[in-house]
Amino acid sequence: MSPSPSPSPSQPPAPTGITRIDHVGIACRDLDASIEFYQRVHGLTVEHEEVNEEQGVREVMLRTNGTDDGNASYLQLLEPTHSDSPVAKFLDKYGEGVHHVAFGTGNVDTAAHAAAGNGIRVLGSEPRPGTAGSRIVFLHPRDCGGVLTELVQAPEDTTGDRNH
Ligand code: V0V
Ligand code: CO
Repeated sequence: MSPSPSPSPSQPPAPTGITRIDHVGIACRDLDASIEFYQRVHGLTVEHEEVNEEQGVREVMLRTNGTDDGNASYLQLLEPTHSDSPVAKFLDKYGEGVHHVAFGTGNVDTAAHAAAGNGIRVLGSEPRPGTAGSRIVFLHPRDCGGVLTELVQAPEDTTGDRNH
């Protein structure tokens, strides 16, 4: 039998191997008002908009820059679609503001596995559909220094442009 590929107890668990900040998710009560704010104050425009019923959000992506790995970084504005969604609960508890930070990775399965190997609770049993055909997982904020952390694998055919 070949030796087990898992690290021996003396080896530290592998890191997730994130490559960029994919997006910062911002919870808001009025998506259109938030879009208007980022447009007027920062000159950002909407590249992509969708409703993700599973996550209970209507959301837009505002591109801020390209990154070294050929993808891009975004602000994600999130408005809840129903009153018991994660973003609605967040708004009730904390009000509007930064909801999560999403890191890009070339392989979300490997990255999630590595996070679990580091003792982090991975929310959900497998990656879920994210914005614009991405695959996402969330890591529990209590295991990440109070930051709800998302891992994102961009769609395979992406060139950093989500305007399709
Ligand atoms: C909750 N907590 C947070 C937090 N939400 N801490 C930092 N940032 C947040 N956003 C803290 C909360 O204060 C508690 O702290 C603890 O975590 C457990 O919270 P809870 O109120 O007991 O539990 P819930 O029911 O609010 O659930 C929290 C979690 C939930 C994080 C488990 O929101 C979740 O599953 N989120 C993942 C899905 C999601 O957020 N989807 C929307 C974005 P103490 O009291 O223990 O100290 S969708 C998206 O980004 C998409 C589609 C995309 O990018 O493509
Ligand atoms: Co997100």
